[in-house]
Amino acid sequence: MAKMAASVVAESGEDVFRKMFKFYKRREPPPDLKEVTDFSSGAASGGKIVPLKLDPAAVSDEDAARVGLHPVRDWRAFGLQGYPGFIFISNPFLRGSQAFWVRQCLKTYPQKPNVCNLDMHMSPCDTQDIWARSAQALRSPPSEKRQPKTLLERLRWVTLGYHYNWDTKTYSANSYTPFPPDLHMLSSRITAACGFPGFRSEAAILNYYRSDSSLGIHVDESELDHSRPLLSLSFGQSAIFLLGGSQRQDPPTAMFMHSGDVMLMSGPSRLLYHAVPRILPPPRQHAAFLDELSCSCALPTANVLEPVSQEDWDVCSRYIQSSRVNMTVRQVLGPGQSFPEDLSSAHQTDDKGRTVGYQDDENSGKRKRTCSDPVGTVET
Ligand SMILES: O=C(O)CCC(=O)C(=O)O
Ligand SMILES: [Mn+2]
Repeated sequence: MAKMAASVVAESGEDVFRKMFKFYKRREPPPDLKEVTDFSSGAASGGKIVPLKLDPAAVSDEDAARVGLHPVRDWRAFGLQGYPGFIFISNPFLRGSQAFWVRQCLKTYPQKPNVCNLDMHMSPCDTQDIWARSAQALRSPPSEKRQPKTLLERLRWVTLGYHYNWDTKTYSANSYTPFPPDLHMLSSRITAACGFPGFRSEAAILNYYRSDSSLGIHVDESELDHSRPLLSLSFGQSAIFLLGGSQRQDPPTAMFMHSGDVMLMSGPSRLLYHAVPRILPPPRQHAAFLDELSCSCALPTANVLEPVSQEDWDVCSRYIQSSRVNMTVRQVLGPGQSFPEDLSSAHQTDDKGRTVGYQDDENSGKRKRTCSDPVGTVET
């Protein structure tokens, strides 16, 4: 595959990553998926999957259960040869608990004061209650007559904590709202088990993908401290995720992300190119999240996961039957670090005239997304 792509570079000037992206995005004829690594089955790994032992002492079984996770010793965690710092955890969620996180993504996190794509062209009062304005239509059986899309179906992204500015590709101190404590609790437990105690969830980007959406090739470099990992959580439909190198010429590895799968990009893998060229229906064994509610009674009681009502689940399950939601949680600032504009003028530059607070990453790639609808944008 890489060889084939390299010859195209010579002919058309296209880089290897873009060639792969287009290969997996193509509808007709559908792409051959036999080279896509599946961590859940070990398929098509080319021997590149390395089982990892995480630290079971980092999170107690009770603390894991409180956020809907299996005990750490039971997690199926993997590394990938050639990608140090990349960790894939194959669905560590307790049966029944994904429903809670899906409901948070659809009902709770899009609420004010969080920011979403609809705010870019609608007034705050019109985006006040996306859930309430959409739920009725999503609950009723699909009608023959074409209905206008609900707000929930038009949702593409939500930002939490330090709100990512798509135009300037920066975070700033004056665009911050409190980060959801439940999502921080989940994130800090997963990152601790992966060897990163003290992770601070300071920003998150939630991407909402329809079946024909994709996410362009990019590097997440806007955070000021790259020594902290980037955590990614996926729910709903499956996806093909491409993980490349630090150059667009590096051939990417294609892998499936199924509902409940968790990924950590840290160390040398923190600043690698990546993209989501395709959303796919889950294989049968991964479709269990659709009947998650039937066993929510089995969840431990002393946890942050409130039960999801049947009424809410009707909407969520309808939505995720054709959509995928991904949350990437980020620590933006290192310990004691602040944004350049927060500093008094006396501290704004160091003795060489460089801005304090920024870590210079001129050589890494740029994420290309538009402001109002990043998902669905094809990288150019
Ligand atoms: O949807 C995904 O799996 C990736 C999302 C992502 O890369 C991002 O939001 O930066
Ligand atoms: Mn990313």
